[in-house]
Amino acid sequence: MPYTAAHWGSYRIDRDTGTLLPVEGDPQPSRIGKGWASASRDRDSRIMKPAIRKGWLEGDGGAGRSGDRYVEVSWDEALGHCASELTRVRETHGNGAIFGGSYGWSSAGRFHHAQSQMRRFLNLAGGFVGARETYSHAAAEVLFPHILGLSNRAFQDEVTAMPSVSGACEIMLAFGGISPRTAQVASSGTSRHEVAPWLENLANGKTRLISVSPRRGDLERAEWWAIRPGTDTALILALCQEIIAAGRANEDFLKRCTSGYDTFRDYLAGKTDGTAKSAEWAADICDIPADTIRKTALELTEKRSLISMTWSMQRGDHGEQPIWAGLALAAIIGQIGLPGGGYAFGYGCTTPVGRPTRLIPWPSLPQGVNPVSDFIPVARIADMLLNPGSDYAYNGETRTYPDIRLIWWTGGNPFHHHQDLYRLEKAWQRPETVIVNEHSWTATARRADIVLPATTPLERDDIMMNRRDPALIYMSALDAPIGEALDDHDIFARLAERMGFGEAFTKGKSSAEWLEHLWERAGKVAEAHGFALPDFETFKAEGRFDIPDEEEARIALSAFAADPEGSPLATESGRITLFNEKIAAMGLADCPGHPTWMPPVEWLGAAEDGMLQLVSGQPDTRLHSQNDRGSESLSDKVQGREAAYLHPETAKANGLTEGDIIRLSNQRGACLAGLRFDDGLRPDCVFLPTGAWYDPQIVDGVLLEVHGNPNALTIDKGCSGLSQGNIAHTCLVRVEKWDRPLPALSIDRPPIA
Ligand SMILES: Nc1nc2c(c(=O)[nH]1)N[C@H]1C(S)=C(S)[C@@H](COP(=O)(O)OP(=O)(O)OC[C@H]3O[C@@H](n4cnc5c(=O)[nH]c(N)nc54)[C@H](O)[C@@H]3O)O[C@H]1N2
Ligand SMILES: Nc1nc2c(c(=O)[nH]1)N[C@H]1C(S)=C(S)[C@@H](COP(=O)(O)OP(=O)(O)OC[C@H]3O[C@@H](n4cnc5c(=O)[nH]c(N)nc54)[C@H](O)[C@@H]3O)O[C@H]1N2
Ligand SMILES: [Mo]
Repeated sequence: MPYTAAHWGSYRIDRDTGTLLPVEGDPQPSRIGKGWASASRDRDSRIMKPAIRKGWLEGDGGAGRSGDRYVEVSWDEALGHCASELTRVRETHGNGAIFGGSYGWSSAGRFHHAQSQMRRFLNLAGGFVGARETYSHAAAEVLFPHILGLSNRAFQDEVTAMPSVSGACEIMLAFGGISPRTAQVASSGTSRHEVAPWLENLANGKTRLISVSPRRGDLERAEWWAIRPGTDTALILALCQEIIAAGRANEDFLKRCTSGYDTFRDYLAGKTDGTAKSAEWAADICDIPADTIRKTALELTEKRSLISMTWSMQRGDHGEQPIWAGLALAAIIGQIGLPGGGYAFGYGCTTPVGRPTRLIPWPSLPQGVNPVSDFIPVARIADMLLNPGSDYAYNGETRTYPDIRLIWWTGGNPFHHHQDLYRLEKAWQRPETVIVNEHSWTATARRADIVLPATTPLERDDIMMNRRDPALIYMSALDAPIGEALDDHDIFARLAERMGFGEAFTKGKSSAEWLEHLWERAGKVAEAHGFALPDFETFKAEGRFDIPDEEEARIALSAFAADPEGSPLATESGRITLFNEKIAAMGLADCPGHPTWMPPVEWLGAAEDGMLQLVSGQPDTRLHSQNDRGSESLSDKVQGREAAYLHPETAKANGLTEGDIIRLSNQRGACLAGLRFDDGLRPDCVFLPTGAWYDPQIVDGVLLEVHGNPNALTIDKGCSGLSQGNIAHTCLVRVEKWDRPLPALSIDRPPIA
């Protein structure tokens, strides 16, 4: 049976109809998959031939790198430009002038993973400046090693398995909810979506579910605490303080398993800043009644309670604080390491977090070694381009931004994912050359000088093997490549050949031979885990292999909590740090040595009249900007624009009705969107999902994003000098009716001259 797979699920291929059917045994196939094939086949958005930007050919130095037209060229000509630019920049400025961070969620296949292919190529070409961490959870990635002694990845691997939660948890305080919307996705692919059935089970069981979120829909059938966005830290500090003040802190756990409690306790009590972090104090900040906070604080200590947080919590200003405070609260309650208790990070954010599946480190394409050690924290891209040579703080270091002359991006969409895209637009004009491999005319492809058309995952064979998934899938091509598109591997293989290191890049293997080679290596991994894989031909013919005895129970931090001396954490004290000496010694005003409430740069507590909080979460119908031109995403638009959600009362007060086109704006930018109502949204918020293809145009003399991309409005600033993570969820906007003629989209047709 032919199969294929994506980050949003696995599919059987029906050759008779040329369609995709959800894989057997998936309890809740994703909505996203419905729009995949149509997006891949959309000739208006696919890149058919290599293309060069006109202004670049005319030597505009990058000034015209938005809204320009393209000329189609042969592969030979396009690759010739790539090779000579790469050589010129290397020889003139060195490999440290090449940015290959190339963040993004390209294919779920192990071999045709765009970034891996590009990095293998650039490493052989002398290296590149890379990017650290992710847009998803940079603050956690930098913070957790300090306070937990674990990488975010290692902690994610041991998050308590979902069945152990349903069996034992009595109160779950879920910050940001837990949503089947985001659980549609798994980085590197999935064969099952089991979060929705798990939530159903929880809601029907004995667990009291409390969802702390500006949107009721983030956790259906839960008690809803409609918190003012960006204020979770204050709420959590008050929960801590009320527990301590009532004499209910778990002193035994704190003594055995934490360090720095006394300093944190003094801060909570107001000894260091004169303000006790009481329920009343937090109530004013968070808009949650003091009584509710106080009562729940005590209840958390009386029952088996779990503090669960979504990743969104840390994609905000001072994003380190809520997740650190949440861990501190769990420590004060003292149930870390027990089934159904303690601390969790990421349930529902992707489908595998908390999945009771044993983890198997499947092989991937070897990328080689990067001779250039320089990097940036991933979300500092615009700062880097605008300020070469300037210093910035990062995780205890003072680092210097490199001077980038050439950008190469493959498998990511910065003009989707970055904040304040008007600013990125200016920064993006700085480099001498931008090369992008893409299958579609995304906003980033439209801002490249040399555009190399790639195949989609539906146009090639590959293997899905995700260390967190119970199935392995042989991905068979559904369609032939469109136009002149080539696999990223073949693009880089041809270029490597041209530049004299073809053999080193391909190792003399064809793509099919690489797949077989990866499968052989996978066989050795399986053997070490006590089972055998079928031979390659059998796997290819059967399309799917299910891992035997896959279940494995896991309780986060249980070994440590049971024996902190015998299984210490790799922190400065061997224990969870509630005050961290090393972070304190960094002397960062925006990330002190213990969890601290600091108002965000923008928030409703200090907003002008009429400003609303923009919540730009993940879209239900797509993966970020992927498949935006597919049927499922298009069917959800309003007058062809992304739908923004307002509380009906807010809409009424602003003279708006459902179906209207609205304009969202602030000092940074403006965008249009189509209006829908949601009475489960805080009335002072507007929800606009990410991912509508960025389409800025000059309308009546002013720049206006006309499609509904929230990153026309968001703030481009780091969480703090510790992590420099993005702060996408910290943003205020105004909303008004758009009653002028609706400008036509430009991203629905190719930018060919
Ligand atoms: N306002 C706001 N912004 C956000 C967020 C938010 O919450 N709010 N969330 C952030 C988060 S968590 C993330 S992870 C980022 C996501 O940001 P990205 O990962 O950059 O977004 P994608 O749209 O998934 O981009 C993947 C790109 O790879 C391309 N692609 C897919 N397959 C292939 C392939 O085989 N070859 C090549 N060459 N290209 C391919 C797709 O066409 C697509 O353009 O967005 C961030 N941005
Ligand atoms: N369908 C779909 N699923 C996805 C993705 C996708 O593009 N589409 N992307 C995947 C990726 S890359 C990632 S990183 C994850 C991200 O997973 P999350 O970070 O969990 O996703 P978000 O949708 O950004 O945020 C979840 C909810 O947090 C709430 N929230 C926002 N600000 C605050 C706040 O200040 N306080 C509180 N308490 N709540 C707040 C919002 O109401 C929002 O609905 O999703 C993954 N899943
Ligand atoms: Mo993400």
